[in-house]
This record gives sequence, C-alpha cells and structure tokens, in this order.
Amino acid sequence: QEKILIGAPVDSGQRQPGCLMGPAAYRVAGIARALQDLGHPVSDRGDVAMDPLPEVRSENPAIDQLPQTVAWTAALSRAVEAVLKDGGMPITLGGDHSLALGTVAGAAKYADEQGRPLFLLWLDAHSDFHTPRTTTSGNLHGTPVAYIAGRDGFEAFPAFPAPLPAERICLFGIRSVDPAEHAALQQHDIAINDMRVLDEQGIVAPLTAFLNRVAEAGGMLHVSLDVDFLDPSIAPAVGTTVPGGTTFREAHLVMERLCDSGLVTSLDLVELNPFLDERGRTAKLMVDLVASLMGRKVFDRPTRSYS
Ligand code: DIR
Ligand code: MN
Ligand code: MN
Ligand code: MN
Repeated sequence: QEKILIGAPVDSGQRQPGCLMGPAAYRVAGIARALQDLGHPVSDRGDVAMDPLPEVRSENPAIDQLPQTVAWTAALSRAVEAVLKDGGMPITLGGDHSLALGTVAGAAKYADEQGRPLFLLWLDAHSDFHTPRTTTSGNLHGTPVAYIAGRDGFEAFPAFPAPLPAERICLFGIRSVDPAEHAALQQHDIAINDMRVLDEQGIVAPLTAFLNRVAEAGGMLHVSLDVDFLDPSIAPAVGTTVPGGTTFREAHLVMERLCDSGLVTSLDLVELNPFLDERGRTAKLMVDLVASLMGRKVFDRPTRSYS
C-alpha cells in the first residue's frame, strides 16, 4: 500500500515559532527513503496550503489565531480524505497538533462513508481536551481530542463528521492535564493511559487491550504522535517539553506492536520544532519510529493475533 506524505506547515495552534519547518525537517531526515528501504511505495504530495481565512471569532479573548486554525482544519481534512479515497495511507508531517483537527476530521469522513468505525490513538504528554471556550492558554493545539469527541464550543469550525464515542479514543503517555481538561475527562469514558498506568503495567497490556477492540470492530485506526510523548532527554525539539516521558525503547515497542497489528490506517507526526533541535536528532528519532511502525525490525517474529 502506498504511503503518502502530506506536508502540514501549521504554526497557528501555539505561539512558539518553528513548527512550520517540521515538514522540511522530516524530508531532510529521510522519511521517504526510510519507507522505500522497507519496500513501501511512497509519494510526497508536497505541502498543503491554508484555505482563505474565514471571518470567525470567539467569545474567549485568550484564543489565538482562530481563523488560521479553522482554515487549516478545512484544508487538511480534504487532503487526508483524498489520500484515503485513493487507497493510500496518509502520513501528515506537522506542524503543531492543531493540524489533527483537520486530519482526524478527514479520516472520520472517509470512515463514515465506508461504514467503518474510526478509532484514535493519541500518543502525547497532554490530553488536548480543551475546547475553544475552556482553554486558558488560547493555544488551539490543546483542543483536537475535544473536537473529535464531539464536545461543544467548536461552532467556528466545520462540524466534526460523526464524532468518536469515548470508547474509541485512547490517550497514551499522558502527564500534563489542565484543570478544565481534568474535569471534562471525568465526564467521559475515554481510556486514559497516563504515565502511572504505563509505569505499573508497561505499554504492552494497555495497548493490546485497545488494539483488540479496534480489530474486533473491524475499525480504522488513526495514530497521532506528538513529539512530547517522548522523554525530553531523547526528543528535545518541541515547544512544550514535559519530563517523565516514554523512553526510546518504550516508544519503539509501541510502534512495533502497532506494525504487528496491521490496523493503522493514518498517521500524524506533530509538534516537531526543528529550530529547537540538536542537528536533526529529534527529527531522525521520529523518522526511526515511523520506520518501526512500517516494518523495520531486528528479527522477524511470528505475527501476533489481535482477536
Ligand atoms: C496546555 C498545553 N494544555 C494548553 N497543551 C499542549 O495550552 O492547553 N501542549 N498540547 O503541547
Ligand atoms: Mn498534543
Ligand atoms: Mn503534547
Ligand atoms: Mn506545542
């Protein structure tokens, strides 16, 4: 199956400049070559352009760059849906995490047309469960999971196609949750695998439980990988580092297990800020993680079954 790269130079979901250089950094770090070396056909559709800015406003005065974020959401939703319609697997090269408002909307639209349930695996230090009403930072990269789950407050945005019920969403690696997000998450049944869960149970048990549900439902699976899922000691190039993240070995094991499952149908790589990187170190780690997800391994092992 063809892996299709979509550049998403989105910088409007947070205030630290630099994420717009992400797509270029992934290309320089050799993402296409890494996939080709694994035997996958790859095509690069270049960078998506933002739609014209709509006239939208929010009652929350803290909100930053709402029109830009709405415009990116519309453009990226179309781009991802088009790749899925062409039978490809979209790999969106970000760009800050607000781009997932669009990429997951595109995947949800396609899944809905196919009559298949879409599942979401959110690999992140943050729960990103704010709405434009509850965010105090005003940074819209903290909102996509709420949009995807169908929470109120996104009136300025295109209506999310078939919002995902809580049992189809899995947060993984969480260690920074704002009070308003915490309160809202208490009202939802979303699986929250915070770092304590991963410390106590390891990554395999909770991940397998989720993947089994996806397989049983015949679902599609969108994976959204935020650089800050990783510990800052191995992935420094992100604007919002949070100590205590996943290790190199844990992150690769997540990717290998996802590969074995054969369930992943779309992928985001988000929040890389190449301006903060050390000679491409974080970009190269992200490319290596994608390679593990796409089949790079030390030795072949019998494929595990996911019911
Ligand atoms: C914080 C930080 N919860 C906010 N969020 C994210 O601004 O809403 N940082 N996603 O990467
Ligand atoms: Mn995030
Ligand atoms: Mn994050
Ligand atoms: Mn950020």
